[in-house]
Amino acid sequence: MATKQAPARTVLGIKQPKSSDAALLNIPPIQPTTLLNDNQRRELFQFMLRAREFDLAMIRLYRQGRAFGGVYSQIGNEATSVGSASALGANDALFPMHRNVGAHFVRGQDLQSLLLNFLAREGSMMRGTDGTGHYADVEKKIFGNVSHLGAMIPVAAGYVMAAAMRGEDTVAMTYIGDGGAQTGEFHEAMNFAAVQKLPLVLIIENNQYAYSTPNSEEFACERLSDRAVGYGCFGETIDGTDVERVYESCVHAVNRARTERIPSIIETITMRMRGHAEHDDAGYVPREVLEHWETRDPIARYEQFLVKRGVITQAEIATLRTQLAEEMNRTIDYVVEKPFPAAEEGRKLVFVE
Ligand SMILES: Cc1ncc(C[n+]2csc(CCOP(=O)(O)OP(=O)(O)O)c2C)c(N)n1
Ligand SMILES: [Mg+2]
Repeated sequence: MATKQAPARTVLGIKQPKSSDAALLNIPPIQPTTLLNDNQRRELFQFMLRAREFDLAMIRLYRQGRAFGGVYSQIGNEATSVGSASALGANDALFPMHRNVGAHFVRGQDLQSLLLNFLAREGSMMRGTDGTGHYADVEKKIFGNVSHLGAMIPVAAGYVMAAAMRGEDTVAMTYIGDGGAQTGEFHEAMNFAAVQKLPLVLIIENNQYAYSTPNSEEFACERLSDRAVGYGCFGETIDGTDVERVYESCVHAVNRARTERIPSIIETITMRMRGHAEHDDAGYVPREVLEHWETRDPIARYEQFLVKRGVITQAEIATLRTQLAEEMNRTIDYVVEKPFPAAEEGRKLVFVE
Protein backbone atom coordinates (compact mmCIF):
# COMPACT_ATOMS: atom_id res chain seq x y z
CA MET A 1 0.00 0.00 0.00
CA ALA A 2 1.42 3.40 -0.96
CA THR A 3 1.50 5.64 2.10
CA LYS A 4 0.98 9.31 1.50
CA GLN A 5 2.58 11.69 3.98
CA ALA A 6 -0.14 13.78 5.57
CA PRO A 7 0.48 17.53 5.37
CA ALA A 8 1.19 19.19 8.71
CA ARG A 9 -1.87 20.86 10.22
CA THR A 10 -2.40 23.09 13.18
CA VAL A 11 -5.16 22.10 15.57
CA LEU A 12 -5.64 23.89 18.90
CA GLY A 13 -2.43 25.77 18.29
CA ILE A 14 -0.52 22.50 18.12
CA LYS A 15 1.16 21.64 14.91
CA GLN A 16 0.36 18.00 14.25
CA PRO A 17 3.68 16.29 13.63
CA LYS A 18 5.12 14.94 10.43
CA SER A 19 8.07 12.61 10.77
CA SER A 20 10.45 15.54 10.52
CA ASP A 21 8.95 18.10 12.88
CA ALA A 22 8.28 16.32 16.16
CA ALA A 23 10.55 18.83 17.89
CA LEU A 24 8.01 21.61 17.24
CA LEU A 25 5.49 20.10 19.58
CA ASN A 26 4.50 21.29 22.96
CA ILE A 27 2.25 19.66 25.51
CA PRO A 28 -0.44 21.99 26.79
CA PRO A 29 -0.90 22.04 30.56
CA ILE A 30 -4.04 20.44 32.03
CA GLN A 31 -6.76 23.10 32.21
CA PRO A 32 -8.14 22.65 35.74
CA THR A 33 -11.86 23.23 36.00
CA THR A 34 -13.62 24.83 38.93
CA LEU A 35 -16.45 22.34 38.44
CA LEU A 36 -14.55 19.49 40.10
CA ASN A 37 -13.45 18.91 43.68
CA ASP A 38 -10.50 16.70 44.54
CA ASN A 39 -12.63 13.64 45.35
CA GLN A 40 -14.21 13.86 41.92
CA ARG A 41 -10.76 14.25 40.38
CA ARG A 42 -9.64 11.05 42.04
CA GLU A 43 -12.74 9.32 40.73
CA LEU A 44 -12.10 10.45 37.16
CA PHE A 45 -8.54 9.23 37.45
CA GLN A 46 -9.66 5.83 38.74
CA PHE A 47 -12.11 5.40 35.89
CA MET A 48 -9.34 6.20 33.41
CA LEU A 49 -7.06 3.65 35.04
CA ARG A 50 -9.84 1.06 34.97
CA ALA A 51 -10.46 1.65 31.27
CA ARG A 52 -6.74 1.30 30.49
CA GLU A 53 -6.44 -1.86 32.55
CA PHE A 54 -9.48 -3.32 30.76
CA ASP A 55 -7.98 -2.59 27.34
CA LEU A 56 -4.62 -4.06 28.25
CA ALA A 57 -6.36 -7.17 29.57
CA MET A 58 -8.39 -7.54 26.35
CA ILE A 59 -5.19 -7.20 24.29
CA ARG A 60 -3.55 -9.96 26.36
CA LEU A 61 -6.60 -12.19 26.01
CA TYR A 62 -6.64 -11.64 22.24
CA ARG A 63 -2.99 -12.63 21.97
CA GLN A 64 -3.67 -15.72 24.04
CA GLY A 65 -6.48 -16.69 21.65
CA ARG A 66 -9.11 -16.21 24.35
CA ALA A 67 -10.84 -13.11 22.87
CA PHE A 68 -12.42 -13.35 19.44
CA GLY A 69 -13.29 -11.00 16.62
CA GLY A 70 -12.12 -7.40 16.73
CA VAL A 71 -10.51 -6.07 19.90
CA TYR A 72 -10.80 -2.29 19.68
CA SER A 73 -8.95 -0.44 22.37
CA GLN A 74 -9.53 3.07 23.61
CA ILE A 75 -5.91 3.60 24.64
CA GLY A 76 -5.34 7.35 24.22
CA ASN A 77 -9.06 8.09 24.47
CA GLU A 78 -9.61 7.65 28.22
CA ALA A 79 -9.86 11.36 29.00
CA THR A 80 -12.51 11.82 26.33
CA SER A 81 -14.69 8.84 27.24
CA VAL A 82 -14.44 9.28 31.03
CA GLY A 83 -14.64 13.08 31.06
CA SER A 84 -17.65 13.19 28.75
CA ALA A 85 -19.79 10.46 30.35
CA SER A 86 -19.11 11.95 33.79
CA ALA A 87 -21.04 15.06 32.74
CA LEU A 88 -24.31 13.11 32.38
CA GLY A 89 -27.03 13.02 35.02
CA ALA A 90 -28.65 9.80 36.24
CA ASN A 91 -31.65 10.15 33.92
CA ASP A 92 -29.56 10.93 30.84
CA ALA A 93 -28.72 8.33 28.21
CA LEU A 94 -25.37 7.19 26.89
CA PHE A 95 -24.89 5.87 23.34
CA PRO A 96 -21.23 4.82 23.36
CA MET A 97 -19.06 3.77 20.41
CA HIS A 98 -16.23 1.26 20.14
CA ARG A 99 -13.61 3.33 22.02
CA ASN A 100 -15.68 4.21 25.06
CA VAL A 101 -15.29 1.44 27.60
CA GLY A 102 -14.42 4.14 30.16
CA ALA A 103 -17.88 5.63 29.62
CA HIS A 104 -19.52 2.27 30.38
CA PHE A 105 -17.66 2.18 33.71
CA VAL A 106 -18.63 5.76 34.55
CA ARG A 107 -22.27 4.82 33.93
CA GLY A 108 -21.94 2.07 36.54
CA GLN A 109 -21.42 -0.95 34.34
CA ASP A 110 -19.59 -3.63 36.30
CA LEU A 111 -16.41 -5.28 35.17
CA GLN A 112 -17.74 -8.82 35.26
CA SER A 113 -20.75 -8.06 33.04
CA LEU A 114 -18.54 -6.26 30.55
CA LEU A 115 -15.96 -9.02 30.42
CA LEU A 116 -18.62 -11.70 30.03
CA ASN A 117 -19.97 -9.75 27.07
CA PHE A 118 -16.57 -8.91 25.55
CA LEU A 119 -15.53 -12.56 25.83
CA ALA A 120 -18.85 -13.73 24.33
CA ARG A 121 -19.82 -16.00 27.20
CA GLU A 122 -23.16 -17.67 27.84
CA GLY A 123 -25.43 -15.60 30.05
CA SER A 124 -23.77 -12.30 29.13
CA MET A 125 -25.82 -9.25 28.23
CA MET A 126 -25.77 -10.26 24.54
CA ARG A 127 -25.97 -13.96 25.49
CA GLY A 128 -22.61 -14.66 23.92
CA THR A 129 -23.42 -13.33 20.46
CA ASP A 130 -21.19 -10.25 20.80
CA GLY A 131 -17.50 -9.71 21.46
CA THR A 132 -17.59 -5.99 22.20
CA GLY A 133 -20.13 -3.51 23.55
CA HIS A 134 -23.22 -3.89 21.37
CA TYR A 135 -25.49 -4.49 24.33
CA ALA A 136 -28.18 -2.26 25.79
CA ASP A 137 -28.63 -1.90 29.53
CA VAL A 138 -31.93 -0.07 29.81
CA GLU A 139 -31.68 0.40 33.58
CA LYS A 140 -28.30 2.13 33.35
CA LYS A 141 -29.38 3.86 30.15
CA ILE A 142 -26.45 2.54 28.15
CA PHE A 143 -27.38 1.83 24.54
CA GLY A 144 -24.34 0.16 23.06
CA ASN A 145 -23.00 0.91 19.68
CA VAL A 146 -24.64 0.53 16.31
CA SER A 147 -21.72 -0.64 14.18
CA HIS A 148 -22.77 1.16 11.02
CA LEU A 149 -20.88 4.39 11.35
CA GLY A 150 -23.14 7.41 11.66
CA ALA A 151 -26.27 5.33 12.26
CA MET A 152 -26.28 5.74 16.02
CA ILE A 153 -26.62 9.53 15.94
CA PRO A 154 -30.22 9.47 14.59
CA VAL A 155 -31.02 6.70 17.10
CA ALA A 156 -29.81 8.90 19.98
CA ALA A 157 -31.70 11.86 18.49
CA GLY A 158 -34.87 9.77 18.25
CA TYR A 159 -34.44 8.57 21.82
CA VAL A 160 -34.39 12.08 23.25
CA MET A 161 -37.17 13.19 20.96
CA ALA A 162 -39.37 10.39 22.28
CA ALA A 163 -38.31 11.17 25.87
CA ALA A 164 -39.17 14.86 25.38
CA MET A 165 -42.59 13.92 23.98
CA ARG A 166 -43.20 11.89 27.13
CA GLY A 167 -42.25 14.95 29.16
CA GLU A 168 -39.01 13.43 30.48
CA ASP A 169 -35.96 15.49 31.26
CA THR A 170 -33.33 13.43 29.41
CA VAL A 171 -30.19 14.40 27.53
CA ALA A 172 -28.48 11.93 25.18
CA MET A 173 -24.75 11.81 24.63
CA THR A 174 -23.28 9.92 21.71
CA TYR A 175 -19.95 9.55 19.93
CA ILE A 176 -18.55 9.33 16.43
CA GLY A 177 -15.05 9.08 15.01
CA ASP A 178 -13.37 11.44 12.56
CA GLY A 179 -14.14 8.87 9.85
CA GLY A 180 -17.74 8.30 10.89
CA ALA A 181 -18.28 12.06 10.88
CA GLN A 182 -18.08 11.92 7.07
CA THR A 183 -21.26 9.88 6.70
CA GLY A 184 -24.58 11.20 5.46
CA GLU A 185 -26.33 10.21 8.66
CA PHE A 186 -24.05 12.46 10.70
CA HIS A 187 -25.31 15.47 8.73
CA GLU A 188 -28.95 14.42 8.65
CA ALA A 189 -29.05 13.69 12.36
CA MET A 190 -27.34 16.91 13.46
CA ASN A 191 -29.49 19.02 11.18
CA PHE A 192 -32.60 17.27 12.51
CA ALA A 193 -31.46 17.66 16.12
CA ALA A 194 -30.87 21.40 15.67
CA VAL A 195 -34.19 21.97 13.90
CA GLN A 196 -36.13 19.95 16.46
CA LYS A 197 -34.17 21.46 19.37
CA LEU A 198 -33.22 18.06 20.73
CA PRO A 199 -31.12 17.72 23.89
CA LEU A 200 -28.29 15.89 22.14
CA VAL A 201 -24.54 16.06 22.73
CA LEU A 202 -22.31 14.58 20.04
CA ILE A 203 -18.66 13.94 20.79
CA ILE A 204 -16.46 13.64 17.72
CA GLU A 205 -13.42 11.66 18.77
CA ASN A 206 -10.87 12.94 16.31
CA ASN A 207 -8.12 10.38 16.81
CA GLN A 208 -6.40 11.34 13.55
CA TYR A 209 -7.21 8.13 11.66
CA ALA A 210 -10.16 6.13 10.41
CA TYR A 211 -8.64 2.71 10.03
CA SER A 212 -5.63 3.57 7.78
CA THR A 213 -7.05 6.83 6.41
CA PRO A 214 -5.54 10.00 7.93
CA ASN A 215 -7.55 13.17 8.63
CA SER A 216 -6.01 14.84 5.54
CA GLU A 217 -7.84 12.35 3.29
CA GLU A 218 -11.11 12.47 5.23
CA PHE A 219 -12.13 16.11 5.25
CA ALA A 220 -10.90 19.48 4.04
CA CYS A 221 -12.25 21.79 6.76
CA GLU A 222 -10.00 22.93 9.61
CA ARG A 223 -12.17 21.72 12.48
CA LEU A 224 -15.02 19.26 12.40
CA SER A 225 -16.83 21.27 15.06
CA ASP A 226 -17.06 24.19 12.59
CA ARG A 227 -19.93 22.29 10.99
CA ALA A 228 -22.11 23.26 13.95
CA VAL A 229 -22.53 26.72 12.43
CA GLY A 230 -24.10 25.13 9.35
CA TYR A 231 -26.63 23.21 11.42
CA GLY A 232 -27.37 26.01 13.87
CA CYS A 233 -26.06 24.28 16.99
CA PHE A 234 -23.07 24.73 19.29
CA GLY A 235 -19.61 23.49 18.34
CA GLU A 236 -16.12 23.54 19.80
CA THR A 237 -12.84 21.71 19.45
CA ILE A 238 -10.94 20.79 22.59
CA ASP A 239 -7.93 18.87 23.84
CA GLY A 240 -9.27 15.32 24.13
CA THR A 241 -6.37 14.15 26.27
CA ASP A 242 -7.20 16.57 29.13
CA VAL A 243 -9.96 15.00 31.20
CA GLU A 244 -10.77 18.25 33.05
CA ARG A 245 -11.17 20.17 29.83
CA VAL A 246 -13.41 17.45 28.40
CA TYR A 247 -15.49 17.30 31.58
CA GLU A 248 -16.01 21.06 31.68
CA SER A 249 -17.02 21.31 28.01
CA CYS A 250 -19.41 18.42 28.39
CA VAL A 251 -21.03 19.79 31.56
CA HIS A 252 -21.76 22.99 29.64
CA ALA A 253 -22.98 21.03 26.63
CA VAL A 254 -25.32 18.90 28.77
CA ASN A 255 -26.68 22.04 30.49
CA ARG A 256 -27.12 23.77 27.15
CA ALA A 257 -29.03 20.75 25.86
CA ARG A 258 -31.16 20.47 28.98
CA THR A 259 -32.05 24.08 29.56
CA GLU A 260 -31.76 25.74 26.14
CA ARG A 261 -32.44 22.76 23.86
CA ILE A 262 -29.33 23.47 21.84
CA PRO A 263 -27.45 20.40 20.60
CA SER A 264 -23.64 20.47 20.73
CA ILE A 265 -20.81 19.04 18.69
CA ILE A 266 -17.69 18.68 20.81
CA GLU A 267 -14.66 17.61 18.79
CA THR A 268 -11.98 16.11 21.02
CA ILE A 269 -8.48 15.91 19.58
CA THR A 270 -6.88 12.60 20.54
CA MET A 271 -4.79 9.87 19.02
CA ARG A 272 -5.62 6.26 18.40
CA MET A 273 -2.57 4.69 20.03
CA ARG A 274 -3.11 1.18 18.64
CA GLY A 275 -4.17 -0.16 15.27
CA HIS A 276 -7.82 0.06 14.31
CA ALA A 277 -8.15 -3.24 16.18
CA GLU A 278 -5.54 -5.65 17.45
CA HIS A 279 -5.17 -7.45 14.12
CA ASP A 280 -3.80 -4.19 12.67
CA ASP A 281 -0.25 -3.11 13.58
CA ALA A 282 -0.85 0.49 12.40
CA GLY A 283 2.28 0.33 10.26
CA TYR A 284 0.86 3.22 8.22
CA VAL A 285 1.12 5.65 11.16
CA PRO A 286 4.53 7.38 11.21
CA ARG A 287 6.40 6.23 14.30
CA GLU A 288 7.25 9.82 15.26
CA VAL A 289 3.57 10.66 15.40
CA LEU A 290 2.91 7.89 17.89
CA GLU A 291 5.99 8.85 19.89
CA HIS A 292 4.74 12.40 20.14
CA TRP A 293 1.30 11.32 21.30
CA GLU A 294 2.84 9.02 23.89
CA THR A 295 4.09 12.16 25.59
CA ARG A 296 0.44 13.31 25.77
CA ASP A 297 -0.87 10.10 27.30
CA PRO A 298 -4.08 11.23 29.04
CA ILE A 299 -3.46 9.09 32.11
CA ALA A 300 0.20 10.05 32.58
CA ARG A 301 -0.68 13.73 32.15
CA TYR A 302 -3.45 13.59 34.70
CA GLU A 303 -1.33 11.57 37.10
CA GLN A 304 1.38 14.24 37.01
CA PHE A 305 -1.18 16.98 37.50
CA LEU A 306 -2.85 15.26 40.46
CA VAL A 307 0.40 14.41 42.21
CA LYS A 308 1.73 17.94 41.77
CA ARG A 309 -1.50 19.34 43.16
CA GLY A 310 -1.38 17.00 46.14
CA VAL A 311 -4.67 15.29 45.22
CA ILE A 312 -3.07 11.86 45.29
CA THR A 313 0.36 10.43 46.06
CA GLN A 314 2.50 8.12 43.94
CA ALA A 315 2.16 5.48 46.68
CA GLU A 316 -1.65 5.69 46.52
CA ILE A 317 -1.53 5.37 42.74
CA ALA A 318 0.69 2.29 43.02
CA THR A 319 -1.83 0.72 45.44
CA LEU A 320 -4.71 1.56 43.11
CA ARG A 321 -2.93 -0.05 40.18
CA THR A 322 -2.20 -3.22 42.17
CA GLN A 323 -5.80 -3.49 43.38
CA LEU A 324 -7.09 -2.95 39.88
CA ALA A 325 -4.78 -5.59 38.40
CA GLU A 326 -5.89 -8.08 41.07
CA GLU A 327 -9.56 -7.36 40.43
CA MET A 328 -9.01 -7.71 36.68
CA ASN A 329 -7.17 -11.04 36.98
CA ARG A 330 -9.71 -12.42 39.44
CA THR A 331 -12.61 -11.47 37.17
CA ILE A 332 -10.92 -12.84 34.05
CA ASP A 333 -10.22 -16.15 35.83
CA TYR A 334 -13.92 -16.37 36.68
CA VAL A 335 -15.18 -15.36 33.24
CA VAL A 336 -12.93 -17.58 31.11
CA GLU A 337 -14.27 -20.63 32.95
CA LYS A 338 -17.79 -19.81 31.74
CA PRO A 339 -19.04 -21.74 28.71
CA PHE A 340 -19.81 -20.32 25.30
CA PRO A 341 -23.49 -20.32 24.31
CA ALA A 342 -25.12 -23.02 22.25
CA ALA A 343 -25.27 -22.13 18.54
CA GLU A 344 -29.10 -21.74 18.59
CA GLU A 345 -28.73 -18.76 20.94
CA GLY A 346 -27.50 -16.69 17.99
CA ARG A 347 -30.84 -16.96 16.23
CA LYS A 348 -32.85 -15.89 19.25
CA LEU A 349 -31.72 -12.28 19.23
CA VAL A 350 -32.41 -11.93 15.51
CA PHE A 351 -36.01 -13.13 15.20
CA VAL A 352 -38.91 -12.38 17.50
CA GLU A 353 -39.91 -15.54 19.34
C1 LIG B 1 -20.98 2.94 7.34
C2 LIG B 1 -19.77 2.15 7.71
N1 LIG B 1 -18.71 2.10 6.86
C3 LIG B 1 -17.60 1.39 7.19
C4 LIG B 1 -17.55 0.68 8.35
C5 LIG B 1 -16.31 -0.14 8.72
N2 LIG B 1 -15.55 0.55 9.75
C6 LIG B 1 -15.73 0.29 11.06
S1 LIG B 1 -14.83 1.29 12.06
C7 LIG B 1 -14.14 2.09 10.73
C8 LIG B 1 -13.17 3.22 10.94
C9 LIG B 1 -13.78 4.27 11.79
O1 LIG B 1 -12.93 5.35 11.95
P1 LIG B 1 -13.37 6.53 12.87
O2 LIG B 1 -14.77 6.91 12.62
O3 LIG B 1 -12.35 7.60 12.72
O4 LIG B 1 -13.32 5.89 14.32
P2 LIG B 1 -12.05 5.27 15.08
O5 LIG B 1 -12.09 3.79 14.79
O6 LIG B 1 -10.84 5.93 14.56
O7 LIG B 1 -12.28 5.57 16.52
C10 LIG B 1 -14.62 1.57 9.53
C11 LIG B 1 -14.24 2.06 8.20
C12 LIG B 1 -18.69 0.74 9.21
N3 LIG B 1 -18.71 0.13 10.38
N4 LIG B 1 -19.77 1.48 8.87
MG1 LIG C 1 -10.72 7.91 13.99
